[in-house]
Amino acid sequence: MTKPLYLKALPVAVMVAMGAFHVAHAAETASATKPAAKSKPTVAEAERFLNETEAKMEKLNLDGARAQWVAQNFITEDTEALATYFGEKQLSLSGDAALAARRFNGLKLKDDYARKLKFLQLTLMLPDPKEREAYAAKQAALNAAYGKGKYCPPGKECMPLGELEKTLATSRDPAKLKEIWTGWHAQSPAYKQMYVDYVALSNKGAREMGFADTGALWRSQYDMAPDAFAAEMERIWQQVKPLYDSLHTYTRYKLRQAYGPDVVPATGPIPAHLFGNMWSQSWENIYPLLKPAANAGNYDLTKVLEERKTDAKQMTQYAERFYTSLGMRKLPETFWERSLLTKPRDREVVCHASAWTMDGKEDVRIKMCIRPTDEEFKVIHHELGHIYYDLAYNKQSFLFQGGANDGFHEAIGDTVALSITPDYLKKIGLMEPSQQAGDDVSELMQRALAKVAFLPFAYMVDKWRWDVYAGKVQPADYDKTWWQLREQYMGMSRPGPITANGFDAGAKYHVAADVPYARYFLAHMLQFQFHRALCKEAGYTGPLHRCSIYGNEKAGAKFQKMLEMGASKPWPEALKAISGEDRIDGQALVDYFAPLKTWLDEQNRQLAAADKK
Ligand code: X8Z
Ligand code: ZN
Repeated sequence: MTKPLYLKALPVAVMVAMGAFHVAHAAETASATKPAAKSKPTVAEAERFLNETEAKMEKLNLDGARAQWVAQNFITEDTEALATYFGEKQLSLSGDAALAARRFNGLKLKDDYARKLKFLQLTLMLPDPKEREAYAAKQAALNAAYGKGKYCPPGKECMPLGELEKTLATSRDPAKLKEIWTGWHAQSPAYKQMYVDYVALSNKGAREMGFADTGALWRSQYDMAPDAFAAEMERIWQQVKPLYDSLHTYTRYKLRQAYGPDVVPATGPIPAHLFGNMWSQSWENIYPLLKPAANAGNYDLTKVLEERKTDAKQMTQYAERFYTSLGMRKLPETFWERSLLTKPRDREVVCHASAWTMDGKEDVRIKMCIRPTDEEFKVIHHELGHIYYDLAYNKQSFLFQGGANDGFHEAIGDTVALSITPDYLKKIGLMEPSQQAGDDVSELMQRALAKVAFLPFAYMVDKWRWDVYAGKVQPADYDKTWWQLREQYMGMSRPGPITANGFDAGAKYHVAADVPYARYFLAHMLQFQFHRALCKEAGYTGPLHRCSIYGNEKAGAKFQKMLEMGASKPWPEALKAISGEDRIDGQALVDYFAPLKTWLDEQNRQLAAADKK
């Protein structure tokens, strides 16, 4: 999202879908400009309105962020009520500012002001205070319900999501995997009705601002028309789809070998519980089943982190050191004092990782229940990417304190994590100098199981939501449509019957918390574009999957320059600043994985031929 509606103060993950966060005291702002409202608006008046509105938004934003922070760190009735209270206030103020801003549309403003005026209107507007409160209350309740979610097997102790994920990652017993998968997906129907009501309110607010529905509002955040954005997503998907297809085909063979033809069919969709991840969005946990037999190496970062009892703070410090090696600053002391890095034993928290900027200045934090695994090692680099972006643009004015678009925000830390190579791990002592790294194909395979496997999921989540928001999918068909898309794009099926009251989409954090998801799809293209550009800046000329920009201040400076721009310019300018390109494009990712694609296609050809015999 661009700045306006979702403004910061929110966990980046959540600075989202609501028109809330910002525009503090906009009501006053509106009334301050009232006397002039009858006369013809002037440029000077518009500038004053924008300056005043921005200042007021900044102030309320901090209160809202604090309420959100405690609500997600201590899930109770009281903190939920506080989040609702401030959510309503923020909605009210941002809605008023959006309406007041309209009066200046059509004036010839300086670029910065024109951009801010547009930002202010990319928001929801609910005129009825009861509806605002209902919207904010449902949002807080959905977040809390997801955060508290557990699977309680009959007669046994309940298991939170983190534990379920661990079993899905490590067990190879298909019955157990199915039980865990089904157990987690059985809890979201409890908040389905709340989600349905929330969608209706959200649409009402979007329509009030002139959008067809909330999906159209989301698609309007990218410096282009909403239809053009949808077309861009499809164009990019078509670029990367052949690579996904090759990986899917190979994975089917390997899963059939592991689980047998009764569990994994020869054709058609594959049951979704077998991919080592609750949403089958990343397959890196089944790498042991898929790794090429020859020269794969036997290095296991999870094992190293576990054996060394690397704690959450140390995990975070590894990531911080990467950023400082690029010439970036150290994290503020308060980051360490105020962040939540480990899952508390004695209270309920929303464990889904998020990064927060509270005051738009130095008060930055993350909230993450860090476990010592390879996967989480990457996630902590991802989270610090948000934090370093926040810190880099904290001198921008309030409405420009955001990503060039939300895909940029998601791509920063992932770009850094692409530099976690065997050579880098050796440099920082997480891999023995004598340890044999895998060959190119096995290195690329491991990466592809995270990055390529993710692509159709990242695309279909919002395809589903765009249709839900557009009213094309009714609640009784939520799961039917969800699984049509899961099958069409991901080649997967539900491990159990589809029902009219199911809510499998709601078993994913971003649906329950209403965080748009297209951002991650874009981020997966952008991070390969950034990586390629930064490796070039560092003077690296070898294969890109072996490139690490660790310690390269020249690349760091180029990165930092883009980060400092925040949301002040249309995103193509930010992209140009770092890469010289002005389109988000799948080709960088396709090129990166090209050797793997060749290898997969050859394997698939041989396996198909063997099948025929
Ligand atoms: O939600 C996240 C981050 C926080 S913005 C941990 N991610 C998506 C997910 O977990 O589904 C990162 C990649 C995709
Ligand atoms: Zn993120």
